[in-house]
Amino acid sequence: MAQNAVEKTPLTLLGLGAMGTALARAWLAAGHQVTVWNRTPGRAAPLVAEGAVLAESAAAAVAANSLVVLCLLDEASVEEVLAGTEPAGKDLVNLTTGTPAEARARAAWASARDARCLDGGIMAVPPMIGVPASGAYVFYSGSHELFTRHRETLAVPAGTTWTGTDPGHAALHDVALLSAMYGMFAGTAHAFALIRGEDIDPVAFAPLLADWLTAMAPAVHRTAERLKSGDLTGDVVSDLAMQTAGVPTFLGTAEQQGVSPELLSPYFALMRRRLAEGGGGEDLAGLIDLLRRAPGTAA
Ligand code: FVH
Repeated sequence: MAQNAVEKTPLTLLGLGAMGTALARAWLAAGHQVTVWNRTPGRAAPLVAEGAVLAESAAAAVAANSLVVLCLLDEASVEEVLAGTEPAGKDLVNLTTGTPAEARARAAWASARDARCLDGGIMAVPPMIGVPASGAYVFYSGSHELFTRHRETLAVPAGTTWTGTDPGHAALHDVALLSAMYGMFAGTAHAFALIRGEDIDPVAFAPLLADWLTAMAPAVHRTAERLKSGDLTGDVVSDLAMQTAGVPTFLGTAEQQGVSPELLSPYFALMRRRLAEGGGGEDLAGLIDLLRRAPGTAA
């Protein structure tokens, strides 16, 4: 090693799917020694050719290093993989997508076994990993000591965003952002369905749609300010009464184009409900609390 060179933290990575492979590659490229394990060992071959060490079992992989990263399909696979391992004294970083409750339970599980645990929610797709300009980052929550100790290593594949010591908060941020993304995908699907069958080039239509969504995105800041202040009616630009009056136009257009309104109808139902409650002078922030139920009762 060159004089003054800082030794990179060696780590273990459990799970070599599309995301796990991208993570392993980024750490290898940055000079980390990476021990890998995957249920289907053949998936490790390209990484071994790039310098990774393949462990013969999950238990051997966990034993190999203090820092153990998991990137598996879901919590059930994490449960299965960790079952035969010895986590005592380990720093576990779980980048598997899961619910806040699963993250909290996993943190309690680790703590009961003398291990530390950090939960992570990846805000990226595999090609963005290890590409600093891509905007990829990971939400982290749980042990702040662990986060601080390994921050430099964790920052190699993607940026790091701390969300607090409640182990469930990384998952909650992750799922909240992804839920908004699915809302956008749903609206996009409806828009393309409307123009399909007409002499409109979807490729020419796409930039119009993307630019419109971009122009509307700052509305999230106004919504947040209203939720914080409780003021739902001050400086409203497009009030609920006006927007609800437009609902028949949206439903009529869908019908004329032979498109099911099933993606939009639930939102229109909320708008009509809030209007009936007297919220006509508000903007759409007034719909948010209509969605809230006692935890655990949502379908
Ligand atoms: N890929 C993406 O776009 C998203 C981006 C945001 C974050 N997600 C989450 O990352 C986790 C891993 O996702 P992935 O893309 O690597 O997923 P797959 O390519 O499907 O690989 C799944 C790995 O999990 C292993 N696995 C599944 N079940 C088990 C099990 N019962 N026991 C042991 N391992 C299991 C699987 O092994 P194998 O099929 O190769 O043997 C893969 O290594 C995920 O939470 C995303 O939500 C990705």
